[in-house]
Amino acid sequence: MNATNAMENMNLTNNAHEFNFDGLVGPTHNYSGLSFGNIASKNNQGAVANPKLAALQGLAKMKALHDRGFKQGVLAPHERPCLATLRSLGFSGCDSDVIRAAATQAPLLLSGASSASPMWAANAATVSPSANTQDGRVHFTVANLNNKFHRSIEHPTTGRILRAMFPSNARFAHHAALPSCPQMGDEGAANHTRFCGNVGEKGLEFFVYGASGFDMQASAPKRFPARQTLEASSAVARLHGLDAAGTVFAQQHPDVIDAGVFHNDVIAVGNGNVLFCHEQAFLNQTKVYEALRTKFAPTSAKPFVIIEVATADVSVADAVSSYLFNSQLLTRADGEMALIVPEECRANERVWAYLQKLLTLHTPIKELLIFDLRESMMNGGGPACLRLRVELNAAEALAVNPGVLMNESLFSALNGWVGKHYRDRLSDADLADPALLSECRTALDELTEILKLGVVYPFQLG
Ligand code: SUG
Repeated sequence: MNATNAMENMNLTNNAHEFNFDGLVGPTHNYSGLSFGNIASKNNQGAVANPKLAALQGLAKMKALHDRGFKQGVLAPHERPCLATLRSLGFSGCDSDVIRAAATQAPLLLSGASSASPMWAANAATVSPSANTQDGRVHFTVANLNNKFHRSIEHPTTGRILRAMFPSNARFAHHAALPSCPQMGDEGAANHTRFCGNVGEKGLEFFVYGASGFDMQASAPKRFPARQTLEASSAVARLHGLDAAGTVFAQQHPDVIDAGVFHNDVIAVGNGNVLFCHEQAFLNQTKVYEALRTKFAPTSAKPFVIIEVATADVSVADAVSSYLFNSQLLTRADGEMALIVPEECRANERVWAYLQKLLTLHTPIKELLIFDLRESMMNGGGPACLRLRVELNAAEALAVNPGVLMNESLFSALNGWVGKHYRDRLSDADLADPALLSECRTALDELTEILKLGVVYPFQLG
């Protein structure tokens, strides 16, 4: 760490905050059933989507959290369909020819290239705060998402957008995606949690993987794929300059992956000194708790609090359908925590009963905030999937591109922008319409002005 950064980071620790950057849903949001192992995605394949509503639901959550004093930002959507991907797969001619040929010869490739999946910002990257890293910078590793074709094409644009949002080399370190191969499957922050006594202080980073990339047979799930490997998690920890004392690696229980828990954030969420998880989340769960407690203790005088939900209260199937654990756990200004859950939790009798009980227990969770995110939920994306957490001290916060930070005027500009450019109905068949591409490009060109991102999209790069 350079001396200036070290001194400033020390002075500014007390002024650190967690920022949540939510993925703005893109204009091609649809239900193509692309994610094997994600039950909602399969169950809703072929349903008619409402991209306009999806984007407005996401914006409403961002604004509501902003209004409550949480730090909130926006992560831009991508150009879809991704023409560069389709061309790299052998479709040629003018843009309309490429789309028409893909629609008739390989509709699955067109669906993949058209997915608005970058909305799930928790999969954009893994982020380590400067308090934990060796060089005192905030580190980002863009996720390769190589388990699914439609997600594997995200990282180049995501990387450009993150650099445009966090441009200072002195404050931020950006790492390219890991090699795209099964052994290095990396799904970003969806499998990563940071624990600390207080935001801004050195803490612990918890990496959860689905299987070993080089020994896929060892304790691997049988039905659905393990998307995150131990080798990928370890590589990210090395790249970020984390020390062994400050990291815990744990394996997801293979049975829960087989039950539809395709990322750890579908079965566990952590914040500050609290881990909220299901009793079946991890392999050797008691040992995982022990490791977390042991390594957390030297970092803070606060106790490490584990709120474990019993199967008797909420089954894994209920957790998967309600997304109870895909909640955001946020620290309020008074130091207590709020749990941000989707409406589906209220609709599930057992989950709702558990949440009522939770509020009576002596835990830091004192409040529930409930959001309608149905359009995203139908593709397996809840409140936590939609956001990328970035912990920033005051100097780092000042170095963020201010164009992406939520405020009254950005909220109204984005609402107007969605209203102007988005369709309110999108079916599988509509993906073959070449007009969708020009609508998307026109919208994104305007968006880069609103968010002050500069040139980030392939069509702008020429
Ligand atoms: O990768 N769904 C996403 C949902 C990602 C949720 N993210 C987290 N849990 N952090 C996925 O499975 C479905 C797209 C479709 O089927 O059209 C999709 O990609």
